[in-house]
Amino acid sequence: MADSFKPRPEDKFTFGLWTVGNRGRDPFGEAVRPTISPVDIVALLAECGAWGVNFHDNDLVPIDATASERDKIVKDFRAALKKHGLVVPMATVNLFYDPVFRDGALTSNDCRVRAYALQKTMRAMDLGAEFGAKIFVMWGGREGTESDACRRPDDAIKRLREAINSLCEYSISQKYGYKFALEAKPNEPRGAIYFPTTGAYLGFIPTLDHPEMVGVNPEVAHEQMPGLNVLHSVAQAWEAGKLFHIDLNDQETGKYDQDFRFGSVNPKAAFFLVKFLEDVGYSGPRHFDAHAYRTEDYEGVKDFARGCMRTYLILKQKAKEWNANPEIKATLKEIASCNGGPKLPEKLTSAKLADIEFDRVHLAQKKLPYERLDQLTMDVLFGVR
Ligand code: GLT
Ligand code: MN
Ligand code: MN
Repeated sequence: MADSFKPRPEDKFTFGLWTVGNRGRDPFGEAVRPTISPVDIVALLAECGAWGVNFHDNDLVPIDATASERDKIVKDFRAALKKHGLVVPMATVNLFYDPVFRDGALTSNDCRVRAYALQKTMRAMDLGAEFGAKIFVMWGGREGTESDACRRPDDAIKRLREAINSLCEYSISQKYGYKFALEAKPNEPRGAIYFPTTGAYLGFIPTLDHPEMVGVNPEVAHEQMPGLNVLHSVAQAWEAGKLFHIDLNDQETGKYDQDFRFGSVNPKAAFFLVKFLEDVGYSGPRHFDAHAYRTEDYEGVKDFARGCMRTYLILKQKAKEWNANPEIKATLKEIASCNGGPKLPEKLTSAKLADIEFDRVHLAQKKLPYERLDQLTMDVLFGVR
């Protein structure tokens, strides 16, 4: 029997070089896995069934590489992509690793650091464009503070606005056709990061010179770290036409940045997220921004990558079952009904509304069988229905 949970190109599953290439280093311990080259990562991802691969500038080209080293790396990577049939839908820039960015990059107090960060981002855009990337993710990991004595936060906001405006101009002038996807995170590596939530970025985007070029890249774990409901953030982005990309992984609330395999901690939340993406017809990449447990070797990294995609596809199948389940359908119909009570006019103007008499006590008696609905959901997820 064919495996219906086998990833296919149309599933648009992608991984960053930094995800499967993660060597398991943490604040308390050294790397546990050897370095794996970008070319070998492409082979590994192809073996696991991924559609695409994304990178930060320095995941591919080391920060101190010479022009000829860069050319060779680009050539070898291009050949690997061709050989294995992988695409590069998204690129990004590393503005957090090097000590020069220890107090921020595009929001730094030092105008030279800000200019360098801008130049580095433009070069990262050049690199991504060479591989056909059309989405450019921006995660401001160091754009924040431990002490707010260091700058006024509204200055940081103004600096970021100016930077994104010039990056949009750069994309237009180079005809790159990029869409920028801003990625929020509340903290880590900084004590507090500016724009801590997807909603914060959604409020910022309309203040830009080219708001149509800029959207968001919500990450499951980044919304779950402070205990937010990631589906609600994703839905707000979608409804605003701003869901340009998505980072799928998992995370326990209140803990360090875990970047666990998709669906491994909160399968029910993952289910409703997958159901939403499939129901609304989100057509962008499904990017897994996670990494394998530190206990794994590279065979285990493959298990991790396969697990992310398999869980997505299982949840997609469960979403179909949920949508088709007659009891669930009937319950949804029941909770959406407006039977009894005053007959409302087609168009509810304020003049008409003023004259309607509502029976508040009757309205409050309507059955809301959410216990049953949630248990039906659990039954579908557990595979007993
Ligand atoms: C980093 C971070 C991620 C971002 C990546 C893009 S890098 O691993 O934890 O959430 O998406 O810069
Ligand atoms: Mn993360
Ligand atoms: Mn991410």
